[in-house]
Amino acid sequence: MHSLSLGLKSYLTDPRLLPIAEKVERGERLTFDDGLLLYESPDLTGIGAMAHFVRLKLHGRNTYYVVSRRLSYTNICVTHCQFCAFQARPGDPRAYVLSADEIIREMEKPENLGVRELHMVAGHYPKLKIEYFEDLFRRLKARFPDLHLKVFTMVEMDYYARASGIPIEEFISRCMAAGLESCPGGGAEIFDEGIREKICIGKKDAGTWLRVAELSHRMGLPTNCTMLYGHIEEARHRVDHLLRLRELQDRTGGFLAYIPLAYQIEDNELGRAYEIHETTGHQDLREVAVARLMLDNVPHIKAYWVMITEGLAQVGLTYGADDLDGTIIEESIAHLAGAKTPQALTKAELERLITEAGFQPMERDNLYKVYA
Ligand code: V47
Repeated sequence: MHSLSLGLKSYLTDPRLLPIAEKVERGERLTFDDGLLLYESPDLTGIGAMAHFVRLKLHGRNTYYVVSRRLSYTNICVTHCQFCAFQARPGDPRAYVLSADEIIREMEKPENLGVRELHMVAGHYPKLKIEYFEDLFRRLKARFPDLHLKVFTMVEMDYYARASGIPIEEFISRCMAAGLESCPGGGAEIFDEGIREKICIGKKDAGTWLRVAELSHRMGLPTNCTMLYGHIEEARHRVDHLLRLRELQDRTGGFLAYIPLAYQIEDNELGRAYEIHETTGHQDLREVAVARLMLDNVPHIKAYWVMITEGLAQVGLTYGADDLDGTIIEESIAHLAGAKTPQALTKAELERLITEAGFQPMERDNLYKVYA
């Protein structure tokens, strides 16, 4: 570690990054302006070297993944997010709602054997109430006691508490009592209100996302966090977003992992309304690296292969990421919006990506308990 720390500055080709490299070596917190420079500088390999330095300090060569299953209990959504290709309006022929029986039958299929984490996010459908979720979680835990339930974005919890006519605290505690163990990080999009107005009119404001996350953490429910990048936002909005997450994490310590989400442009209004190009490899790696450097208090950074491809996610492991997420098995949100990646990776494929890049695969659950 010492020799690497002596050599860190020698990786830089942009001299403006030198003060940041010194802070990184000393373990000092980076500022808003540092964040802007990390987005502005063309020296991606220098930024990656700094992020890799932090990653090695935190996790050595350990690289995490989970055998997971994605499922959306409904695609019906009355909220309007312009970037979303997944939502169906009530009455749409594509609209569906899964019953608890259907979800359990799905999880009994042979391809879901060995799944440790069930990750469920879905639309905002006013007919679903707290009783639906309590029943679903109880029955899933009774049938699969070792399956970890990772369900709801912060905005979904807020929505379904209101749809059920109960305070959010009661919604969270009843779901936890029924088996909810953690929450995914989606729904955060970009916190800046001006950008939010253009990409998700009518969705709850940033304050709601952050308030529900804070409450969840204080009630003992850990969550992940995300940022949707590569659409109409600018660097200053991304830095602002990361700093709002960092500030909340200072107060609660409840974020397990951060996942940069690369905007997928197909079949959604946002992609049609603006001239937006797919994110590039350069942009995707920079998001991973900047996150590792700015979010000094969030333990894990994921390189999400579904949205940035398996190959780039693998390279992301040397740009600050320590987690490849999971096997997934049937993803819809990114694929309906144009993601060209496979629907699933096997455990063996994930392990090969990790070992080939010189890292140690660690199979984990959603709370980062490692399986031997
Ligand atoms: O909530 C929607 C975003 C999220 C698009 O916590 C889009 O471990 C890109 O949250 N292009 C769902 N993104 C994905 C998500 C996630 C993924 C991986 C791991 C974890 C975790 C969470 O995707 C949504 C929304 O924020 N999204 N549409 C789109 N066109």
